[in-house]
Amino acid sequence: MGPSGTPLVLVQSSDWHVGSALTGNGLGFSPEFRETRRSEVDGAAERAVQVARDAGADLLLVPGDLWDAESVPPATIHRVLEALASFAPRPVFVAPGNHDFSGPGGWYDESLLGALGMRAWPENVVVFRSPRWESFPVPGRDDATVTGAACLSPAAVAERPLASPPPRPGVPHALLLLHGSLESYVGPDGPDGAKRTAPFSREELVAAGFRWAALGHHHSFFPIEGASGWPIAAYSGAPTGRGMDETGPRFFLKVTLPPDGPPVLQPIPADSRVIREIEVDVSGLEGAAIRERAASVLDQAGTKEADIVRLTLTGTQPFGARPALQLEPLPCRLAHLRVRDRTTPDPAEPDARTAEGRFLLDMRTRLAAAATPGERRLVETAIAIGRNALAGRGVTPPPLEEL
Ligand SMILES: [Mn+2]
Repeated sequence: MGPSGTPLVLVQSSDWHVGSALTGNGLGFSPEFRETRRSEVDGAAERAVQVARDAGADLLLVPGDLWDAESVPPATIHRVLEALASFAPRPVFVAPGNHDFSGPGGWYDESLLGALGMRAWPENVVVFRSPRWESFPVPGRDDATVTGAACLSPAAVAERPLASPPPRPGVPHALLLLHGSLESYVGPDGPDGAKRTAPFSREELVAAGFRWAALGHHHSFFPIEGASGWPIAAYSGAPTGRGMDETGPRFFLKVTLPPDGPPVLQPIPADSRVIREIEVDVSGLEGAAIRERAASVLDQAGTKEADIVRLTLTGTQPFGARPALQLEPLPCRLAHLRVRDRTTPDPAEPDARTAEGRFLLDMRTRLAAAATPGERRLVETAIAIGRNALAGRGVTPPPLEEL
């Protein structure tokens, strides 16, 4: 642990969502792979502590959503507590979010852990259990403090947490933990709808005047520049991809704060797998050519054996073709491949003298009237099902989550 006057090194990570069910994530995991991936999600605390130790970090900051829901099993919580304890004597600071909200009867409640015969929260972990701002010193550093507050419920908060910001302690490295929605955050889990909570603007963050703010709630790595052009805050993002809104590389964030001068950010790979969304146009292809094209596109995308891929077939195919069947077995080694057939039938002029022709003419009108991509998708699915039914073929509706 460095004395005052030496750079302060921190590692931050949030949104572990341990205990996630990993069902209905658009990936269709097999039960066996789901178990593997659940264990990897649940190991986020262990990996974060290992990275913090390797980085020589003075402290680990965790701004919320450690677990996915109150219903997470005790063994999963135990695993997190043991991991955080293993960072001792160095400190961990935790600000509960909207998924792992603090309060009586929750996993932050020492009396609940005691009643269940579970170990207590480790002594090296400081949990912000109050909804009001509090500041604590960083053990071993007289030049650093951490300020934070807890979410007490899963409900979205409309109140702006930085409308009247917490007082900034008079130390060089005044750190802030904040679980909420930066309004200028850009990512697949944007700060609107149900995902928007405890909103704040970049201007409010700048005005609060902290040396560094570790942000939680949104799931992509997203650094924020202050007025001076220096980075002043970041979301590290979720460290373990769980679904199609968590594609691409995942990071823990190492931040070095020199006595003076700009913070130095170093994202550190956090996940052994990458979730990838890949499209392949199979227009005009049949048989082995479909397989070869898919293998080549997967290869060009830099896909690794450990990865999780959703491959969407697009373009036009003859009516009744089943191009996805060409990808069984897999054209290359992957931890998990989900294939979606989004090809559309070759356009042919409907014949109004036939039932199929009249059906297609009617659906064509509906397709033209579709106002959103979702409506369009629904009509396209209806066309595929209707044509198959009229042709006496088997009808397999797509999973609901794809509509
Ligand atoms: Mn959250």
